Amino acid sequence: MDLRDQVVLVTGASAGIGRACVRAFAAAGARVAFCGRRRDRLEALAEELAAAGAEVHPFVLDVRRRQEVAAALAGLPEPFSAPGILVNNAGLSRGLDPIQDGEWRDWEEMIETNVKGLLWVTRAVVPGMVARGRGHVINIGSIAGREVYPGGAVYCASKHAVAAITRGLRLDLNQAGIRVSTVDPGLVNTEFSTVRFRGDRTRADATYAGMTPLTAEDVADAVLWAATRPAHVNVAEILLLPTDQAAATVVRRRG
Ligand code: NDP
Ligand code: 8X3
Repeated sequence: MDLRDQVVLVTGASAGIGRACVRAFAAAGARVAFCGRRRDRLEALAEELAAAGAEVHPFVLDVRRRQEVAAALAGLPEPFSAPGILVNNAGLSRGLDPIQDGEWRDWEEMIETNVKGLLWVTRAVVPGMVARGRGHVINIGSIAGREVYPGGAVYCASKHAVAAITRGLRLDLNQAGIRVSTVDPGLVNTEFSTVRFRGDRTRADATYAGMTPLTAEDVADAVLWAATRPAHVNVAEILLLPTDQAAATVVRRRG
């Protein structure tokens, strides 16, 4: 499928996988609207892409704010007002505590962002796809939506919820001809672990010690591939792991 004349909306685009997806879609000729909370990051990305000739629209949005999500997405300016591809990427983890020591604020933030935020955005964008009779929702899930690891119960629960929403959406949109995919990465070296450990870089770096993780660009590659299959092909699920990772807790480390 040719991406020229396509409008893509990417959430969580100020860093990591979302930013790499924006760059990949823009390089492929799509018009890309993208959001996140850090305005300076979004504007820097927009400047970079506009200088390369891409048509982009950055905007500040916290996906947890249901009414602001609805208003922002209803008010997308031309020529970005009718996204044909939605990449639901915004998400985070907080902490790695066992449930008995868990912080309710961490749990709330993960569920508000990863589950409810994804739902608010999806609810705002998908009716337009249905009305136009075409579209593609690509959710960024995780190996954590397929497995559970110690200290990760709530993050994993949020990603299991994303997996269920993806499958449910595919059922609900079947008669509308809308494609629904999930791209589920294993370990990707982004700001994810720095956010999880609230800026503790030593702990964050230890996540990837002695192994070669995926890059954000590896994941964007998979997202772009799913988006560019012929219209009759729906890539339902991609599980993308580093060669050094066989399961959530089985990682080959050297040195
Ligand atoms: P990063 O921390 O590098 O990027 C996360 C992005 O999400 C940022 O742009 C952040 O922007 C945005 N974001 C967070 N909260 C909100 C919010 N409330 N509203 C809008 N945007 C928000 O992490 P990754 O790129 O790694 O993570 C992207 C997705 O990939 C997440 O869904 C994550 O769960 C998933 N994932 C990550 C893996 C990994 O190992 N890194 C593996 C599997 C899945 P800002 O702070 O400016 O709002
Ligand atoms: C992020 C990957 O393994 O830290 O979804 O849960 S993991």
